[in-house]
Amino acid sequence: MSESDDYTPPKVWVHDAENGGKWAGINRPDSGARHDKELPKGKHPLQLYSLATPNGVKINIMLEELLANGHTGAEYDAHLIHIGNGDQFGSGFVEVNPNSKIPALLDYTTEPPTRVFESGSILLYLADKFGDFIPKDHAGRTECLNWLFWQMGSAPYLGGGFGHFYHYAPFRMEYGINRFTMEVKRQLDVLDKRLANNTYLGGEHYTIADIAVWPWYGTVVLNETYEAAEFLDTASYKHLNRWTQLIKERPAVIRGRAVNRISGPKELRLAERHEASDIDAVLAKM
Ligand SMILES: N[C@@H](CCC(=O)N[C@@H](CS)C(=O)NCC(=O)O)C(=O)O
Repeated sequence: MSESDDYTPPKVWVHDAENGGKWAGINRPDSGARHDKELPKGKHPLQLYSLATPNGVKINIMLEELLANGHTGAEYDAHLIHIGNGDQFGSGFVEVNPNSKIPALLDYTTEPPTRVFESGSILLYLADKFGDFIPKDHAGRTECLNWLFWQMGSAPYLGGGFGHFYHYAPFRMEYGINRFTMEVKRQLDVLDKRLANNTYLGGEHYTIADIAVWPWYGTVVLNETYEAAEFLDTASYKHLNRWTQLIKERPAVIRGRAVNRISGPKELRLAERHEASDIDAVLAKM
């Protein structure tokens, strides 16, 4: 692998399994199952297969918000998919998400069960199913979905672009870091300007738009993702900071963030959630 600027692409690209990046061990240029493994199934109507990454926790937060609002049908089992160990390539998981990425959901209240993948699709599915965290009027719903889809299109520049070159790449490449830092700062400014005149992204109500965006951009502001808050000067985005703190303190956000966690202090890890009391036990130690 070349670390300098004298790389000439070959005529046909060949996979370099030894490229040394953090995810080199699991990334391959093909899709589909790599081993046979059935997914576990718990007793609740909703079965979630996930990990507490920014994409994963969106769904844990949404389910906890629904439960907090009295939607008992949102009871769920959250099973751990350890992406570092390649669980996302098990045959059962691939049947639920052919894209092999967490989060993925199975809804057993339908016959046959409904599979839902892509975190934005899961948030929208749950919001529609329970009629909550999405405005009912068409204009309000549209603005909420504008920001939900904004997140789906923007976060790959933050994660796959900035996060990769700044945090995960085997060497620090100025071109890649500059390219994606510029874009991420532009995105932070978009959010800051929107939040200058609106309490939440969709307007005056907390919705799935906030639930989708916060785990990425909020945790960057909190310096919890990529340890880049100083580098990105996130403190200068005043309104984004206000919104970040507001959402961080929601009880359902605190609960949801505890689920499918396998990093951080040992006593605060909760690899799987099958009962509300599983989370209570972890939060009692905080
Ligand atoms: N657009 C997808 C992205 C999901 C995604 O990238 N998930 C990552 C973890 S945050 C993953 O499962 N990576 C495993 C892999 O790439 O093999 C979504 O929002 O659901």
